[in-house]
Amino acid sequence: MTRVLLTTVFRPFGVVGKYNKKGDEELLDYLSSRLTREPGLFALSSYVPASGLHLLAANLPAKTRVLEWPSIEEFVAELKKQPDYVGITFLIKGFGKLAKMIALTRKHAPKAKVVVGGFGTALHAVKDLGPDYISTGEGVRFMREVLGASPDLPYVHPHVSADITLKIFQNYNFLRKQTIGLITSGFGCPHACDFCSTSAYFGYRSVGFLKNGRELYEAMKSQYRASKGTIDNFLIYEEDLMLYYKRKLAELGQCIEDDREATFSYAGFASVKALSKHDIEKLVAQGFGHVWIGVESSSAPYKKRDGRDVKGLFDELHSLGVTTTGSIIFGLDHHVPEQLPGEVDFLSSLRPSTAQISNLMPAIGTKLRERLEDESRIMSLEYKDADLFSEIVSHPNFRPGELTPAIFSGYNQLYDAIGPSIYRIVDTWFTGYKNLRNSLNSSLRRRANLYAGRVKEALPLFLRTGEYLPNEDIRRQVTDMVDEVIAELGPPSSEQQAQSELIARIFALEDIKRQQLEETPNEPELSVRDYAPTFLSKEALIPPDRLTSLTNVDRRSEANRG
Ligand code: B12
Ligand code: SF4
Repeated sequence: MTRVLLTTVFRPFGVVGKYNKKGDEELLDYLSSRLTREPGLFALSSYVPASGLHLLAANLPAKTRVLEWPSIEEFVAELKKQPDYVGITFLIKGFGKLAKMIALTRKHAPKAKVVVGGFGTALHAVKDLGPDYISTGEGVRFMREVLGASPDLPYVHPHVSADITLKIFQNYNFLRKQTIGLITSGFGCPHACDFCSTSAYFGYRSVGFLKNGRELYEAMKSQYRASKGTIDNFLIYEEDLMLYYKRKLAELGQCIEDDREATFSYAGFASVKALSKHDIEKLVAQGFGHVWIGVESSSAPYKKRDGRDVKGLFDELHSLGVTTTGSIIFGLDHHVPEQLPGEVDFLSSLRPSTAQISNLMPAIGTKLRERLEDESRIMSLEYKDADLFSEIVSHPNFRPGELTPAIFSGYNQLYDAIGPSIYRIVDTWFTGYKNLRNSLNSSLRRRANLYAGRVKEALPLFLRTGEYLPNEDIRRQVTDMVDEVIAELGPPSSEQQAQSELIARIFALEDIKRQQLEETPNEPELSVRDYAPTFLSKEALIPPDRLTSLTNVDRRSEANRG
């Protein structure tokens, strides 16, 4: 039986040197490093698994082991078991680690074939490292062909999930975390914004994975059942989900609405342009719960911003209980230093539930990168700098080193203006509850009940933590919300009172720790998951003459064109 080892690049991330720069370990925490990057104690935390590897593993005719964040020693220990294939996923930032891992594979598992994939393969230099195969697009089809199986077999969607908690609660395992399921719907985006790495990587078009709404729903339902009903909230990977209403969302929404056993919610990424074409109330009735909108700037020169007024759109979403992520970019061509606080004011005015501020990142392979190279404006050629907080571009209106501090003070400005994300999230659900509880539409009333349940569950967090809020104004807003919640939904139970007491003590302890102890980098631990082979029947194999198409790296995109 063929054995495949799939892995991410290695840890540690928090050791500055050849492979990492300062703060790299933080970037693995999607929420605390970016979307809820807040100076206070309320920041959320979530370590998100490498869905790509699980997707591959669940769909191969081979015994497959997935390693996430191994140390070099842990990776070598696996290599010594002599897998037949070693698949490594990497981003541009991880190129140095990839080189080391290929060398280690050649040394410790000399017979293994090395397959590399993920967004880092946009780099031409990958070929120089001598992998046997390079996947430059959708990987399941590619990997199946490598293994001699037909790429066109149906897809199996694995159960992949991520936990969410407050960052300061990470080490208190007795506190319940929220878990969301991660569903992959498709890849790529036709909007073709010049800076967008995912759009360029998939050739400015949509590459489908799950075919329709029924398949999305089945993937959710299967995960819901396997988790014994604890996972009913999902993040869907698809670049602009709202472009696929007819093909996917309408059917998904109907399945969700008709489901009497569970009340599913889903989150996704969407453009203003695509979202503007939809009846948001209808989407909400059918499970739409959170959206990430790339706002980019108060005067964004991007077509994806055509359509509705952004502020009106965010307001409507919030009024229906839909939480949001709003993201903006610093260092766009039209920016001057004095303008940046105004950009943050604009973002604050949208009151997104979570937010991202980042540098303009010209990933290799994008049109933006080509233009900036032509204009000799690429300041750093270091792969390690390929992230959202490094300054890669020289800007005529900014001194080098000026933009990143402006980003971090922008996050602080946001926190002072609109408070912690978790407050805005709960407040949005409460608003949705108030607006929908008396709706004539029973599906909207069902959403109102869902919001009410979430708000009640979150209440203990706010009962005794007022002193840790950023200022008087936010303290008053939170107190008003708590009073209104209690008036509408009833007082906290004695268990919730006890919980709030415990939370207050944890806040006090963590507050002192912050003041007195140096923060130690938080590294993810190794995670190992094994997958049994799928699709072993004879019909699943492709004729040997077609196999030759993938025998060397020059034909690297063969499978992705299928
Ligand atoms: C979730 C996510 C994360 C998570 C999990 C990352 C992980 N290890 O998977 C976390 C929060 C940890 C993260 C961190 C970072 N991320 Co991130 N992340 C994403 C996001 C939103 C989704 C990725 C995903 O899971 N998609 C779903 C899976 C199924 O798709 P996939 O990974 O693309 O895999 C498919 C193919 O690419 C291919 N494939 C992938 N790996 C392999 C391996 C083999 C062997 C084969 C054959 C095929 C193959 O096959 C898969 C199935 O078709 C993407 C944006 C996006 N929409 O894709 C950004 C993205 C990948 N992240 C990005 C960046 C820059 C980062 C950070 C540097 C932080 C930052 N933004 O500054 C850090 C770096 C972390 C690190 N050191 O590795 C960039 C990468 C740009 C680039 N060209 O390198 C992206 C594209 C965002 C963007 N638009 O800029 N990220
Ligand atoms: S809309 Fe978003 S995903 Fe699509 S090309 Fe633009 S930035 Fe990329």
